[in-house]
Amino acid sequence: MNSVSETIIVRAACPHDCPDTCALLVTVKDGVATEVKGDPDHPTTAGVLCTKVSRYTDRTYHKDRLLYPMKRVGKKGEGKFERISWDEALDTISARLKEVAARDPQAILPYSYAGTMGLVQGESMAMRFFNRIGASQLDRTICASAGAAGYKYTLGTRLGADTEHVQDAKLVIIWGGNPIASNLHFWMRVQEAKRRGAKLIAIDPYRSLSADKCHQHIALLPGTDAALALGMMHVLINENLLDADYIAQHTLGFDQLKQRVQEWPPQHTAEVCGISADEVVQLAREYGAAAQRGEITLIRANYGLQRVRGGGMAVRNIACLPALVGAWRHAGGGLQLSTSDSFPKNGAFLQRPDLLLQHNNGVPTRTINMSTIGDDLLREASADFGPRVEAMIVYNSNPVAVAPESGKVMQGFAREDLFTVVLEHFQTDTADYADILLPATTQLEHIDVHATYGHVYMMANNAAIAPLGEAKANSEIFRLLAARMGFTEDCFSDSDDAIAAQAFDRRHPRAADYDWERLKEKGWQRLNMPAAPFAEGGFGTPSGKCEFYSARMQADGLDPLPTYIAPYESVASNAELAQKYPLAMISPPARNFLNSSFVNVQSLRDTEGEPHLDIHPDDAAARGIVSGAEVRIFNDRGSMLAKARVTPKARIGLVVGLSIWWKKFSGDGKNANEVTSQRLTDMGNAPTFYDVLVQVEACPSGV
Ligand SMILES: Nc1nc2c(c(=O)[nH]1)N[C@H]1C(S)=C(S)[C@@H](COP(=O)(O)OP(=O)(O)OC[C@H]3O[C@@H](n4cnc5c(=O)[nH]c(N)nc54)[C@H](O)[C@@H]3O)O[C@H]1N2
Ligand SMILES: Nc1nc2c(c(=O)[nH]1)N[C@H]1C(S)=C(S)[C@@H](COP(=O)(O)OP(=O)(O)OC[C@H]3O[C@@H](n4cnc5c(=O)[nH]c(N)nc54)[C@H](O)[C@@H]3O)O[C@H]1N2
Ligand SMILES: [Mo]
Repeated sequence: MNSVSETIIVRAACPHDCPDTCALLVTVKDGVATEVKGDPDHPTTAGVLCTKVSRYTDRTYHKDRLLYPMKRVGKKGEGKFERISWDEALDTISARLKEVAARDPQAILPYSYAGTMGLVQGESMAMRFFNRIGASQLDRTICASAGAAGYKYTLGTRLGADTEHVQDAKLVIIWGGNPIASNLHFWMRVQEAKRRGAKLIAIDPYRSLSADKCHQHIALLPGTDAALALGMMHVLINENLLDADYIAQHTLGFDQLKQRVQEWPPQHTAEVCGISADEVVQLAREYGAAAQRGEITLIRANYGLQRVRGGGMAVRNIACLPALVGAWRHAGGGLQLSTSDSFPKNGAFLQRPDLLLQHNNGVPTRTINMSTIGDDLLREASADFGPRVEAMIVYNSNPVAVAPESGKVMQGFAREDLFTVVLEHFQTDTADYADILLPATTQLEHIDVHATYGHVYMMANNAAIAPLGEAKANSEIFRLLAARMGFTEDCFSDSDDAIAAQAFDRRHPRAADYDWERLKEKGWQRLNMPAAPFAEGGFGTPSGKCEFYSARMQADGLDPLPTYIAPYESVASNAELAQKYPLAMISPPARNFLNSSFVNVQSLRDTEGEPHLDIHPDDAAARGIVSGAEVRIFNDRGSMLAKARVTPKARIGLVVGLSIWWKKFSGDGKNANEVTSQRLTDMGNAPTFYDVLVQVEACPSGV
């Protein structure tokens, strides 16, 4: 026996849904992970982690970790469970799935998102499994699909400015993002740019942590970003602050755009956006003039501006700006929304979509939008919809907390005739509704390989420790279920290493030298990517140009030119509703949570305190609300309670409830999604979390 204690450092990757995907160094002493640090050598991580992930061991060794399979013994939603064996769990699930599949496999629905972004534990073995069954497909729209659609119509692919050059920019516009909370390693480089003399401008209805640290903050009304971009283009074009050469060579439809933007003079733009005409003009002039001086200008467009009815169009309009001024010519210049299309993932191998097409003579099964799960769980069978959803397998997601219009989502999950399986680390709000609850491993306990959406490195995650209790990796759970279902295809016996080894397509020049064994040793490897992806044009659109005019949009029934689509719910667009519910409500991420992950880590929850509502002093005074008072936020869909914080950080007419709380950790068992709606965006079928009108009232004491 070796009595000498052993300490090793294991290379890992942060699995969370965040653009930064950090390279981690995990210290393991005698089989126990004791510390997680950022890799100082990885260029974007630069040795720094956010507070949440620097406490990753608190989460992994949390006293509430699920360690054994369990079955429900109480009512749905009550959260009472009893330990069972893996055999019993897998037998119960496979028997039920076989029974449902024999009637119609489309009555089975997987529900998953980005609890882990790993290509192995995310959507590989699980997708193979559901494709082989012929289950309903899930349209994974809950986060990014509106902006992705707008971006792709305009620029073709989601490539963008390289994070590693951001410090060289002279003007950085942070548009609908709060990078201090949600994109820390980008913010670190923005700080360096600031030290080197860059000007920072935030465009955000709320004075977020990041907006507060910028030189200028333009607090427009939510959902009006598309109008602001049109107003900027009006000034850029009419004042000729343009890169004529770039426009001539690399864009399509300039003349039509020029005509269109005449509808958006600064005064009109300012009225729609709820800001001053001067703010519109100055913003455009600074942007255009900096580019004319040959300086690097960068727009970091983020998710905040996409979660409204016109979210796709907003991103499209913003995506036109860099081409007008030639910002793409420079490394670090142009626009960054997401870098996700940089990665040549081997989708056909990872997910085996061919298995799905074996059903119905090659016709794909029906698709259910994850953002309307509330309504869809409550729908009866019909010719239009197909079969009622009878079985749901949830992994990497917490829909009862994160999906819009929670009241409906909970009603759906509470259906007695719905069979629900949840794979989780913890007993989340969703897990409370499970019939069978399965313990999943965390990132420290399994292998994975990662693509990212904020930089261009392929990332390896080695297992640092053995699985806790009887926890199993998602991949292993679906492997075991596949065997129980009698699936004999070879792909169901691929090991995690075998999957990771082929996760990227080596036939693609960007990943030509991808080697899993080497990546595991090194931890990270940059794709073969130029730093300025569109310096010479080469857009992924049908014309190969930045399409100011998009024939594809016209074919899809959309305006082919940039336009403005007003929110569903705003004072200007819905006066009748605004009579009852006059305040716009947004619920962007809290710094110490990651969507609903980490809400159950005590130290992080203590930092956030309790559910708050930021409200402007004038709106508060009109309602007799003082800081610290308990308030009720409500509309026709539902209500929630929160502690008021009276602050001008929320512009007049706006209230802000940082999210996403677990319902069971808030006073009234509710969170912001009680009041959000299931209406979808103009493109991409995404949710409209920030397109919400509410009323707020002070609670009588004692409520
Ligand atoms: N700490 C932390 N980091 C995270 C997350 C988290 O929950 N916590 N979540 C991760 C995920 S999944 C995502 S998608 C990203 C999201 O992070 P971001 O891309 O930063 O997007 P949001 O947090 O949705 O909103 C950011 C800002 O947009 C503003 N905003 C709201 N509505 C509008 C609007 O109509 N127009 C404009 N211009 N601004 C608006 C909000 O006030 C907020 O300050 O962050 C990731 N990183
Ligand atoms: N009101 C409001 N609602 C929102 C948003 C908002 O800004 N406001 N943001 C939206 C956005 S941008 C997003 S992306 C969604 C996010 O929604 P989700 O993707 O559902 O994100 P989380 O809430 O973090 O839930 C992920 C769950 O996966 C689990 N998990 C992590 N790793 C593993 C694993 O390896 N195996 C298994 N089985 N489970 C694992 C975690 O424990 C966690 O409970 O929420 C959306 N909802
Ligand atoms: Mo997201």
